[in-house]
Amino acid sequence: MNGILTLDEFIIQRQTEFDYSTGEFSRILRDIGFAGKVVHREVNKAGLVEILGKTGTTNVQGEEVQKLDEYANNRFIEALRFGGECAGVCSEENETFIAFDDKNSIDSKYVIAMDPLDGSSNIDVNVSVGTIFTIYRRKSGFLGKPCQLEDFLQRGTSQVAAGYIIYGSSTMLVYTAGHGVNGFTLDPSIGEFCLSHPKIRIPKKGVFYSYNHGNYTKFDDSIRNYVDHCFKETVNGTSYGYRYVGSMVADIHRNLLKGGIFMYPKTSDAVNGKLRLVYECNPMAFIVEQAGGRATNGHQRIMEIEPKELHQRTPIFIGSEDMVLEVESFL
Ligand code: P6P
Repeated sequence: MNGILTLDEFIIQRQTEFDYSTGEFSRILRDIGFAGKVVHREVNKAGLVEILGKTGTTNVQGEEVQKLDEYANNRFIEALRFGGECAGVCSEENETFIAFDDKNSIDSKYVIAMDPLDGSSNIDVNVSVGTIFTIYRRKSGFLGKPCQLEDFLQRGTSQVAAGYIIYGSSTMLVYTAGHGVNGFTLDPSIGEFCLSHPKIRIPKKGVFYSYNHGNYTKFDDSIRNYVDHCFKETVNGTSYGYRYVGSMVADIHRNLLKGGIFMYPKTSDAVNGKLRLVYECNPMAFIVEQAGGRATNGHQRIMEIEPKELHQRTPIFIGSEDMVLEVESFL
């Protein structure tokens, strides 16, 4: 086809990169891509159908569940369950993991952790939102046994693949399988994700610094000193630029392409930060590190933190290597 490489074709071409690849992994990415197209369709017409607003329920995080949160969660879980290529899913929207114990899925060797629609409080005001996902190989024994909690509580260094879908001015799927980062833009006219950003590399240094300034008074002095430094200083003669979308996927995607740092430090009322280790910070850390960047909690690589609970939170400093090293020097 005239130079267009679709996600499916790309995955098949790269399938040889995986040891003992039997196609299961490729089919999981296909299932995720399919669900992403379905969610794209609803996100892009959310204002026209009765799918905006809140469900009136709260999730395990104590956050109000948006109707589109629930919709996205159901689509991804359905696609993965019926795809029959993974043994279970952990989602931000569900208190515990979901084991797929049907005969097609129960012996699958992969599990998925995901935030089906991150930043969903922005939906009603038409700001970019995203899906974040990560794929692990099961640790628990197979042979007719459902996946276990331990399959989801693996360190980020054990991730097989990770990616996000950003529903913005265009819908893009960006993922890594440990061999670099590639971005695919959805062409709605053919319903395919097409390779648009091959071999993404994050600039070693950028000017964008991204955090919620509303937390300024709740930060430790060291973070305030860093923020004050960015406000006053320049990078090679260019002033730092403050940017904050309030949607992790959008803030990190911008920095991935242009350079910059995103941080959600601990605060006086969120001593472990806000963002979740398993299905937000680890996948984004894998992607950013694979693109040449850095991701830590200020003292330790995000991907080396030992998860203890599915929904545990961690402070995160992620983006251009030199900028993360710079903020670490203030801590
Ligand atoms: P705050 C969205 O709710 C989210 O989980 C991330 O996407 C985003 O980076 C962060 O929370 C925003 O949090 O406290 O700045 O509104």
